[in-house]
Amino acid sequence: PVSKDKDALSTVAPYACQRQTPLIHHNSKITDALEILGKAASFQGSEVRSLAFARAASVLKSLPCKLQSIEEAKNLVWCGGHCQTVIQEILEDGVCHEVEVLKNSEQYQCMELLTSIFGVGVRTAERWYNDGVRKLSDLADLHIKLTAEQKAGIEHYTDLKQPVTRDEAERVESLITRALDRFVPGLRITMTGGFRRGKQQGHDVDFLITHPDEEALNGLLEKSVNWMDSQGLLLYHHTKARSHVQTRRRSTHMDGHETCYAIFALPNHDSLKAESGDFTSSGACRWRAVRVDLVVAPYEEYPYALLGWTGSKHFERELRRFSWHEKNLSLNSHGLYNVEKECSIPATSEEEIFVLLGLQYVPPPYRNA
Ligand code: DGT
Ligand code: MG
Repeated sequence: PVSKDKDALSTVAPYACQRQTPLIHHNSKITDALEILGKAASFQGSEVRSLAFARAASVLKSLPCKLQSIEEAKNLVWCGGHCQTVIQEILEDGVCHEVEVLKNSEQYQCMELLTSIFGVGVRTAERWYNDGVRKLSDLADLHIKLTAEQKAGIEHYTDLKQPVTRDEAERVESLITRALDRFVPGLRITMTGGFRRGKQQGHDVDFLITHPDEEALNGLLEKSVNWMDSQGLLLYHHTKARSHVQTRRRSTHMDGHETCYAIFALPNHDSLKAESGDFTSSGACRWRAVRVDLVVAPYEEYPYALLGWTGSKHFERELRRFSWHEKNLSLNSHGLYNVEKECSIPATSEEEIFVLLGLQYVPPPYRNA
């Protein structure tokens, strides 16, 4: 098996969508370190460096065995000099000095804290940091102007910081299924994101909603969200209307599905059992705040939306990069577009999309790139 493993190291496919990446892998100590370096690079505004670390980490996640020596790492695709230094230090000393220094730096810790607030991206966090914000209470003390989303994120910070368990995700699923069913029966509601990839916990719960009759989807999100709000199930919600996406352009990030970004007041087990129906009284531990994304996709776009919202983020990025550079096709959550022939290519399943791209099918549990 040793020589087989060695072979595997030198033949790792260059795109993450050409590989199987399980959730639990053999090199997490190294990938954790590389991901911290990637995060720090993105905090410093260097997306290129951030992406380089993400690529290297993703390669290591796909390996069938634990790296034993730096020699093995030298054969790996995307593992340049900087990554090799990190790998060598971890293999020899168990830690990487650069990563330890970063983790303990005030700026890194502060950016990590601020970007973990719902509605706060790297740019905002950096601005606040430069304005002198070091802890959450500084935001009020320094009279920092907040959006409604950020206010909700700070108000429920402690709850939202606590990972959502699979059990909680399933309880959210039954709540929204009940709510949506009131308005349109026969919807297809799929839990996407990390939970579809087999994660046991997540930072939010993502759902994709569709129906064979496109008319049935009109106004559905608004009606059901308003109803859930009236039942005291929502602490915050903001709906982004459907926007027209130009599939012919290489639009990698801008997807235009109607989406509701919400914070749910998820009733705890006991209050569900009590069936009081009144979740509005926030008595001690009657509910806890959970971030939920609801995405509505027209039926013909559903396979593309499912593929696009299952992740991981790096897997998605790589799928799009592969499509564009290797197949001259533009892929997003709405469809696949043949740029030369100026036409979109329909698909009825995720499996079919992989076939169209000339890729071997990667099931969701192996998309943890
Ligand atoms: P986590 O942190 O446990 O929730 O992990 P994930 O993998 O569920 O990450 P999340 O919830 O941020 O996003 C789920 C997937 O959906 C992600 O892999 C890529 C995709 N996604 C996230 N935001 C957008 C978006 O604005 N547009 C599109 N098309 N996809 C998105
Ligand atoms: Mg998620």
